[in-house]
Amino acid sequence: MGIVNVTPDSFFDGGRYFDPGAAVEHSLRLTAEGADLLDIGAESTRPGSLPVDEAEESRRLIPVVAAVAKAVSVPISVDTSKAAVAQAAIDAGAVIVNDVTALRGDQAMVGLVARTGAGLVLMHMQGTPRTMQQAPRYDDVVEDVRSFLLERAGFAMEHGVAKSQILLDPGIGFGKVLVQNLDLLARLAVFANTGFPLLVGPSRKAFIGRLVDRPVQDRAWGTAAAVALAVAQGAHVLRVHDVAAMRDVVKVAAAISRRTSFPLREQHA
Ligand code: HH2
Repeated sequence: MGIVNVTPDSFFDGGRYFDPGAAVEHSLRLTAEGADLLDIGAESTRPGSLPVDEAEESRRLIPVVAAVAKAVSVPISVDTSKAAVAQAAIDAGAVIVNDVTALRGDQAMVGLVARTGAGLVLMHMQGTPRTMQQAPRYDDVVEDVRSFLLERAGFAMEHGVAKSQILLDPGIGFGKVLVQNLDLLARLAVFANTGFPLLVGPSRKAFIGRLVDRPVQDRAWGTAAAVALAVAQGAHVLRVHDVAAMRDVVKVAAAISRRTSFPLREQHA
């Protein structure tokens, strides 16, 4: 899943694709690089970021979704937690809603997803982007995140969303300190074994910066390590900025992990 941020302030590509023409061009580039899906967003959720209002989010996002949907054949996901924005994006050609609030942000979202049959990414986040990194606390991060995601999936299905519409995502970096991110990434097989497809988004995030002591523009190799280990544990969708490079990483990691004797799978199966 290639990332397209139509924002002035995203942590890696903020401002680069804020212009709609640049966002469309970038989407075409990611598709040419082999992206199987695109995730287009117009509100940064980086730690400390402030929410964007609905009108502004739609103004940034919808023309880009409409133009990209016309130009590419891969499915388009829209990274929003507002039902009206998601509805407009679906009308413009998006087919997946990536809701980082897992249906807690806008109570109209679940009905919209049920009605339209759109795909739905349910992501775990503790707190809100503005405050989430202040003091995240868990009893057992893997179990807490797993039970949250299953509860949210249950909520969606009770409201008419089909199981086959749903993907789960542990929300790397969303209200987690370094060791909590590492515990989640080390035990992704727990999430891959829930019966829902697993999406993981480690790309260039701060936990990588902490480990390798490099700025965001120099974190592709660190991302590659996280992507490879995620694939080895059964992750189905990797949300990344660097599609060409990570596609190779995924191919090699998937080929190796398909061998049944690969230890990471056995350990967590
Ligand atoms: N991460 C980001 C945004 N949306 N959605 C899902 N499902 N999973 C993620 O891990 C995830 C996400 C943050 O990354 P990015 O879009 O690059 O940055 P920003 O939020 O600053 O726009």
